[in-house]
Amino acid sequence: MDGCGEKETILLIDDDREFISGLKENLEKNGYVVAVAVTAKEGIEKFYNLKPSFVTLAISLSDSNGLELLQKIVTVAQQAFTPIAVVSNQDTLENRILSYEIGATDFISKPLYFDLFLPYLKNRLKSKKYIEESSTVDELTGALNRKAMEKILKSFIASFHRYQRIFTVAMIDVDFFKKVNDKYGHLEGDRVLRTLSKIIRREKRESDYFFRYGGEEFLLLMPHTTLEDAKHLVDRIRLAFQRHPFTVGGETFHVTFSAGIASIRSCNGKLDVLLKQVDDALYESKRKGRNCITL
Ligand code: GH3
Ligand code: MG
Ligand code: MG
Ligand code: MG
Repeated sequence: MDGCGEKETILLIDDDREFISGLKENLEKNGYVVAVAVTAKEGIEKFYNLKPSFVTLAISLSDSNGLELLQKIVTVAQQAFTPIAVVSNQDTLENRILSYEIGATDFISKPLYFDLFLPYLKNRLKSKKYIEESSTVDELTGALNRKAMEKILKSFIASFHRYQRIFTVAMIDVDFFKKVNDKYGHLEGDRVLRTLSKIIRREKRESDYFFRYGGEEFLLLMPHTTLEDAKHLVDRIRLAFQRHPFTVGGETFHVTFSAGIASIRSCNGKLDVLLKQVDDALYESKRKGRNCITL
């Protein structure tokens, strides 16, 4: 998963309750966290909320066809390198072809033999982990990921100490993002994050680095930039984002962010102090009422 000793979540989407309860029990005995969904609606919700590491999907679900569900989650699953195995008792050549064409990783015919399934699952999870570990880009937003951020920040700290090269960082956090998810759904929430990322990439200078710090938090690293210049840039991003109309089912809404800015100069070249300062500044923006920037 993320190497922090966290357990991996396996999502089972199937309306055969007997099948999923048996599989769930076996997986839990082997240390996995298991979520189950018996309808497509529930399956989509759990997929976006839980971000599972592996998904099994039946073709016939009580409220829809599993392959239609597959179509709805496949892009996000592929971006996150999450394997989706269709597990079905309708093992026809046609269903296999269709499943693979839509983007299933595997097609497993029922009955599912757990002794066979377990080593297969482990291999799939291992591959996912290797790909994640070698990646420096956040799949959803295209921003550099946190691992890349740590490396690049360290090299900037080093060059500050050696050559007094200054830089400024901005921490950007979407306002009331939980409400966006709650009201419009996670898919729309994801779209908001992608749009913000696009705006930041468009407005930032070529030499600036842009990272996804965490869920709805981004960090912008601006080399050779004073606090005032950084504020101008982040304010331009803030206005462009605030103006962007999001539309869901005929309804339009707007989203804002708050930001904090801090310069390496005022931190004696200490990374932890810099991150603390920028976080405190962000907190101050939230406290002042959001949609603003604090230096
Ligand atoms: P505040 O203005 O104080 O920042 O409020 P907030 O609701 O933005 O802050 P909070 O930290 O309470 O909620 C952040 C939410 O972001 C919770 C989490 O479910 C959601 N989130 C994190 N990562 C993702 C993601 O990749 N996609 C979507 N759609 N939501 C995400
Ligand atoms: Mg946050
Ligand atoms: Mg928060
Ligand atoms: Mg937030």
